[in-house]
Amino acid sequence: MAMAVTTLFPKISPLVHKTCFRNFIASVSFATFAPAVSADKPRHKWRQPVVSLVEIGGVKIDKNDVVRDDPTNNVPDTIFSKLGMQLHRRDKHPIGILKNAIYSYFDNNYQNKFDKFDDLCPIVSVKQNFDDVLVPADHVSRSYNDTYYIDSQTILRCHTSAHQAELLRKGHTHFLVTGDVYRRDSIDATHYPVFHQMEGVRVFEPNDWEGSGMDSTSYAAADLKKCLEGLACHLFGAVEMRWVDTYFPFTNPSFELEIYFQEKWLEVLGCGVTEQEILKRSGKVNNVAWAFGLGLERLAMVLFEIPDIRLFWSADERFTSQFSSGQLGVKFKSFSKYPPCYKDMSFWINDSFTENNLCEVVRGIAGDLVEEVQLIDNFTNKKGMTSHCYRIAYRSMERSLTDDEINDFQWRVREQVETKLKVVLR
Ligand code: FA5
Ligand code: MG
Repeated sequence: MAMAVTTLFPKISPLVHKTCFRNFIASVSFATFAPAVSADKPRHKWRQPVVSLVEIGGVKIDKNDVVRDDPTNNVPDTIFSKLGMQLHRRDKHPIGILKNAIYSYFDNNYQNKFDKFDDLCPIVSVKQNFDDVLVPADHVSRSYNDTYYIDSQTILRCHTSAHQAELLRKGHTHFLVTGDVYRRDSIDATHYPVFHQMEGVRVFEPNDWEGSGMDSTSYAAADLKKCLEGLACHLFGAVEMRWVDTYFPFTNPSFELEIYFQEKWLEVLGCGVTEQEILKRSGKVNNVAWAFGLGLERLAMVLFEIPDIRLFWSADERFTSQFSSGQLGVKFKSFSKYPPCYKDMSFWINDSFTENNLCEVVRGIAGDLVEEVQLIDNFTNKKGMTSHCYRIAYRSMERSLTDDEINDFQWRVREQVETKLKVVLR
């Protein structure tokens, strides 16, 4: 049973080669700023109301077209409610502030050469999201367990790489694509089913690498690492980080960058040298390119010291008022730490049971009040029946939860895992 799945494209090599690079020269000063006072009245509502029509990039999207009672559809209301929120387009939100800071880095270092897109519709075809970037037909990321399907051919993009091929075909050679992406995933402080990525692509011409003494692939890989190390330096100054070799279907070689945060290595981005086939299909046969996909929440967590990914969705003024447009040096101050409440639940699983399905049930009931779902015990008896015990942590970041509220959540979770997941509670 896979525990927390941290990546869409898992590593295939058991021999993960790790290189460290440390001790960046401090280039950003972390001045502290007084929280800005917002004109809004304090708001303490937790969930966003589900509106039934949203507009993205000039396209109107009706809830009934996205959430349907149909076996080819697995999009819940909670996910639809995030469509069109576009945190990355809010200049006072940590995700928007980060996006703008990354834009500045590229504008300054590449003379405004990178074209920027941040309003491309997150509803894409299976072809755009998977086929166009060479994701194999049997790859796990295509499954209903990992991806939100609107129908068998249409999904909520699970990465911004979904737009790579189309933009290359349109002739763009330097571009950044920022957007919300959607994944059925585990629940903890660094995973959320909706998050934001920024894709970057740079295409080189033969005269870029000729004369460097390097082959085109090595040249692109070296340029990519230099670009991203420079970005990390621009954003963080001194922070401990390391490169990890990995696998993506669309790049070779491929790398991930990890940053040391809250006493763990946190994966913040994936990148690599673009597969030649992708370039060839867009009519580029004499070129080489690099691409990256940044996890914006993960970078913002490090940058602003935001301890839990759910906070990005908070409308609580005590969160929102701490950030202002253009201010990178702010460190988030927890308003207060409310106590978590743990509930354990054991059941006999069946063949179709998955942890992502369980997480969806729990989130459907408790929303952002669920902090973590963790497998704490797992055994198979002599009859071959497998039992799982999960510990669910409920905690609000805005208030104390009452016993009645939590008991009600847990009761409904128990009921729904039986009816929806068809497991047998113990
Ligand atoms: C990708 O999505 C690739 N498309 C990235 C890429 C682009 C590689 C171009 C090569 C070339 P991955 O699944 O690892 O890769 O996700 C990229 C980043 O998104 C991760 O490093 C992490 O920072 C972030 N991320 C992944 N899952 C979640 C999640 N559930 N919640 C928050 N952030 C996440
Ligand atoms: Mg990854």
